[in-house]
Amino acid sequence: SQPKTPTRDDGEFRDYSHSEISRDVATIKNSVVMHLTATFLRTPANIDSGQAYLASAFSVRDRLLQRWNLTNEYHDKIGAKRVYYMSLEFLIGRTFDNALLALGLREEYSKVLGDVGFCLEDIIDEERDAALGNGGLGRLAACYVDSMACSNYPGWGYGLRYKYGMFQQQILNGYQVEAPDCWLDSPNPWEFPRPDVTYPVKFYGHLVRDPQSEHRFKWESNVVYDAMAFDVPVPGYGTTNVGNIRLWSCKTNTLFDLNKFNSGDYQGATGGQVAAQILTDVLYPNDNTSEGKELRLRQEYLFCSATMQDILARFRKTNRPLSDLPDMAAIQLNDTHPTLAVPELLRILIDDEGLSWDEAWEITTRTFAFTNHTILPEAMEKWPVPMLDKILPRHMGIIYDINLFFLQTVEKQFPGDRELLRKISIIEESNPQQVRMAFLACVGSHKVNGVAAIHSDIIKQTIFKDFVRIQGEAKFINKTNGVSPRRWMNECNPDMSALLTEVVGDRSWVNDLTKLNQLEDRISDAGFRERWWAAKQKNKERLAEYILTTTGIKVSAHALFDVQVKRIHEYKRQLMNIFSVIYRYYQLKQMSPEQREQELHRVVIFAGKAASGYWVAKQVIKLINSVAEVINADDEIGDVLKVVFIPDYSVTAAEYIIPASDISQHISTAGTEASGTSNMKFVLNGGIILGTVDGANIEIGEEVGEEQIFFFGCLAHEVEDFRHYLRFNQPKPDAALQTAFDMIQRNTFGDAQLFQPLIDAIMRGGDVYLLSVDFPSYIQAHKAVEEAYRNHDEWVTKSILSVARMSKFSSDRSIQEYAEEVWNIEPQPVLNCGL
Ligand code: B1H
Repeated sequence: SQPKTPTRDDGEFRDYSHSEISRDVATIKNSVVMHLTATFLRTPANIDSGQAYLASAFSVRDRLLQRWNLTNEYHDKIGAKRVYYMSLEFLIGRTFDNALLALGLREEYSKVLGDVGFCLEDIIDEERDAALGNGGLGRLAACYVDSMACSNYPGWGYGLRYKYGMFQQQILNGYQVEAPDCWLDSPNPWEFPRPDVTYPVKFYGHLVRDPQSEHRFKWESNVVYDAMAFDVPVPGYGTTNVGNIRLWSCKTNTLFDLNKFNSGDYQGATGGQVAAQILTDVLYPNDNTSEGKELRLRQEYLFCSATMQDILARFRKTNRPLSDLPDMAAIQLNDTHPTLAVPELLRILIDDEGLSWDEAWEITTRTFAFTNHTILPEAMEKWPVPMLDKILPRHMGIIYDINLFFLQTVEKQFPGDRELLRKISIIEESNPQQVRMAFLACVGSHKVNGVAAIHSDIIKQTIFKDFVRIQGEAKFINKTNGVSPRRWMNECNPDMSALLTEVVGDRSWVNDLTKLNQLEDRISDAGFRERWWAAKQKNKERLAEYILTTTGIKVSAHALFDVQVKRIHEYKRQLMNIFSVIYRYYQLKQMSPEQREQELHRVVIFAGKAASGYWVAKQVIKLINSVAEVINADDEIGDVLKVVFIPDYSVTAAEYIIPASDISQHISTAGTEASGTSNMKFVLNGGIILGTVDGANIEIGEEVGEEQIFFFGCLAHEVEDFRHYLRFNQPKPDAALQTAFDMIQRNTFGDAQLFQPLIDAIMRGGDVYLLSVDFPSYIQAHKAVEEAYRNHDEWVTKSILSVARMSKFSSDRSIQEYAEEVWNIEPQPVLNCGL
């Protein structure tokens, strides 16, 4: 049937959708009860906290969707340019509390739920994380859409709706065991299905040349899947604007096969549907590693094709010529994972829209910009030409053309430099040939950025060195990462937030972190300092509880909390940390009981997941748990040293852990951690960093001052020489590291055979991550931390000064820089709508 549009403007319809649902407790209670009975078929006498959560969440969602409509209607009406943040990962975590705070309705919901005997904190705890990401890269994407919404930038995230997110980690006998993350088993209030927004996406098939044009092809294939949109609202704090993350879910448009069904082939009847769904079934659990699997390539293309079709559909509604696309849309590629969007846009513009190559190329490169997040060789995406050619024949042809034209311009610029052409070619001449996705993303974009100052410098000197020469310095810029103050202070640290609000006079710091500098005025206010420390202490007690329930280990909240929580990866050097713990244990065992009691009490906290196929990382987890077991059971040691591995690290776990840290470790080999973002979260929450001169640690040190950070280890420019030396020479572990090796080899922590490969990687494998080089200065730095912590007053000063000086690391600052220097977009607060 024909869609019907209203023939006249019905004032009542409009007024209703434009005036906010009343915010009083009675209305809220009414809507919660309505959802309870009408959406979930319960009676108020028959509910548990799970249903109370769902009903409350749906009532909050009603408000968000109303604002969501207004925001998009407004941005359409004024013809605003939008930014589209394309990311295969959005590590969102929970939304309920975040939404309550954004809407300013936390008290009200607490009252409504309290009236029927529920405690808001317990209800909040019913929500499962949306864990559609691995680590920093995915969480950054979530912070960025949060900042876009809060700063009123018209922007959407685009991603995939994985049926199974990041796996759940269990620890069995000290080993990581993975269980599927069935996060969609219960209703998800934070997504809105849009069956009307569905696009066909083709795979395989063959090409037919267009007789009218040498550049144009018709791509024919019978394998066509459907990508259907689900919208996830992103509440803006202190604004009416609500952002959006549009996630694609894959289905098939081949219907249930009745012929097969009738002939008894029940599996065959649904086979096509199963083959389609598998595309968005599961998030690849790799952080900083590219697995190179064909299914991943198909995921990436489904994502890129659906997103480009959707962006163009929205653009066409403006009736502007295609050459105006860059004035209406900026597209940011979150690493190389969405790079197929570049040839996909070219394909649509050339084959479907009939533009010339030059017109299409101009539009494409003015629209895209690219963020690089790593230089680890194992993370560099490369796709074998035969694989790409089979799955996406047209795109392979387009990539060849992009490369041809690019190499031709370089040949003109640097005639006869064949070595240069070989180095920068998008096609690597290996066997088989490979498409270098970072080069494709770079050539297809008008700006390329790294994620911290040191990282942006390094990429200009390494992978993009020749591109800087060819395309000019100005294209290669830095955008230092940031974190959302909404989630990473206001939400996760209510006590410290209350103090900030008191100092600033209101809650405006939540959207303007520069106001934190007012904290410096309170630095010698004894009462304030005491309350500051009381807030930290309360967070430590909350974490001690959490540790007890998740691990069964009792820790004292009066010990120094020493935290390393992040993905387990050799370059992040959790191994170096546990070696230092072993050495510490050895030292304590040498002491008399009286001496030991004089020592600073310490709880060493680890958490993090290892990629399922990453054997070394999994052995590191086993070693940590084995060491923990021995030390925690040693009566002579007691509370002087405790070691815990908190299972199943997640955004929600981080919200408990980060506010409770005294010292946190960010100890990657210099030059390997592009930025890091948890380092920012820890310092923002009044913790101090023990770290290497790497990633954003450097800029954090510049902002908070030398006194407020403990640096150690070799510098990035020294790494190559050390590595070279260690390729040809035995490492020389110092006495402390040797002691740790010896203890492991004497079976102190169980069968030494299990851990010998970890020692061998250092002693026989060239010690690629330079543990033997950095260990002495690492132990020294630990000593410096202990001394500083013993001087409590000095420590409190460090804590307050750090927070006061952290404003640079708000993701609001990052997003403003992107908006001004890359996207050319402006804030567009929703106006004049009565809300
Ligand atoms: C980061 C990744 C990453 N860099 C490949 N690269 C992936 C690479 O599934 N894959 O194939 C997934 C993730 N992740 C991190 O990005 C950096 O290591 C951090 O230093 C940085 O802070 C973060 C955000 O920029």
